Amino acid sequence: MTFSFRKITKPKRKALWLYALASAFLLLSCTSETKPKPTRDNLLSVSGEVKNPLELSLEDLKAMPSLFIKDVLFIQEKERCGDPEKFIHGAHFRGVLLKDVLLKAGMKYVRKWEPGVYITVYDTQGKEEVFSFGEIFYSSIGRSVLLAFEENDKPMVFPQGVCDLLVSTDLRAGRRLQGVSRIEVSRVDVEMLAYDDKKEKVVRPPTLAFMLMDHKTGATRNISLETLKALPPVRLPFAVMAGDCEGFRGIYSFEGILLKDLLVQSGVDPCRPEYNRYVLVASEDGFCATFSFGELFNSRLNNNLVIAYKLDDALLNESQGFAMSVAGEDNLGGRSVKRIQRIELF
Ligand SMILES: Nc1nc2c(c(=O)[nH]1)N[C@H]1C(S)=C(S)[C@@H](COP(=O)(O)O)O[C@H]1N2
Ligand SMILES: [Mo]
Repeated sequence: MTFSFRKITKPKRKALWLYALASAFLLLSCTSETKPKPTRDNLLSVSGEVKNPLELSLEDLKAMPSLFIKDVLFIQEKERCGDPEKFIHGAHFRGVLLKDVLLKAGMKYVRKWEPGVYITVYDTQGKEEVFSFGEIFYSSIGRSVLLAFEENDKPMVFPQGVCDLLVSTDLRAGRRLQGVSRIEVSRVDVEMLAYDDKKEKVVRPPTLAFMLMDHKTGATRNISLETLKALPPVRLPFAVMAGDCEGFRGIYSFEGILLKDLLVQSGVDPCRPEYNRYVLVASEDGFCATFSFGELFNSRLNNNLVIAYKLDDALLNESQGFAMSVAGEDNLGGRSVKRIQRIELF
C-alpha cells in the first residue's frame, strides 16, 4: 500500500499528530527507564556485622540528613618526619556522616562487645582506611568523618564510587578516599568472658605487666610500670567514666602515657602511619577496645588516648590492674580497658 501525505484529510492529520506525540512520549519514558543500571562501582555497600546490610546509590545518600563542614584543609602526608608541611587545598563540603550510614545499617554488637568493633572503608581501587568504633561513636571525631558529595556548593562527580571520604579533624590528608564503594563492619576475634566472670564471681588477678605484639613485624615486648614511667607523662584532668552496663561512675583525673608514644617506642613510624591498621587493647576477661592508627597518629584530637597508671593521683587498684586505657575525649568509658593483658597491632 502506498501512503501519500496529501491524501490524508484534516481530522485524520490531527489523529496522526496525536499518535506521533504519544509515541514520542512513550519512547522518551522508555529511554529514561532503560538508563544504565547502577553497577557495583556506583553503589555504596555496607556489610559485615550490621543488622541490615545496605546498597546505597548517590541519590540514596543525598536523601539522608546531610552535614556541611566549612574549611576542610588537606595537608600532604610526609615521606619522612623531617619533610616540610605542604598544603594541598581547602574547600567546604557537604555529605552524610559515616556514623549516620552505620546507624542506618544498625550495629550488631552492643554493650561490652561494641568497643571491639572496627570499620573499614574502601574506595573502588581497594584502598582501605580503618576507623575504630570508639572513634566514630564515642569521640567527637565521629562528627567529622564525612561521606562527601558536594564541594564548594557544587555536586561532585564520581566516575566510580558514590562519594569521597574525609576527616575534617585530621592533621594530614592521608585518610581521604576518592570514590568510596564499600564499608565493612568487623569485630576483633576476642572471646568475651567478662559477663561469665561477673555471674560466677570470678576475680581476675591484678596484672603486673602486659605483652605488646606487632603482627606486622612479629616484634613482641613486655611492658611493666617501669616501661610506662620511662615515657613522657601526660595528665587527663577530666575523663567521664560511664557506660551502658555499669552506669555513671564519675569524672576522674588520670595520669599515664600516650598510647602513640608507646607504639613509636615499639617501632611504629609516626610520620608514615598506615591507616589500614588498628590497635587492640585487651584484658584477660575478654573486654577489649580498638584504636585506629589514624586517630592515634593523625588526629587533632589524638592527645587524649592514654595508657594510665594513676587515677586521681593514686596508683591504680587491683581491679584496675597496673595499667588501663582511657580515651579522655570519649563520651563513655567504653574504651577504658582495665587490667590490660595485651596490646596487639593489626
Ligand atoms: N577488664 C575489663 N575492663 C572493663 C570492663 C570489663 O568488664 N573488664 N567493663 C568496661 C565497662 S563496660 C565499663 S562501663 C567500665 C566500668 O567500670 P567500673 O566497673 O569500675 O564501673 O569499665 C570498662 N572496663
Ligand atoms: Mo560499660
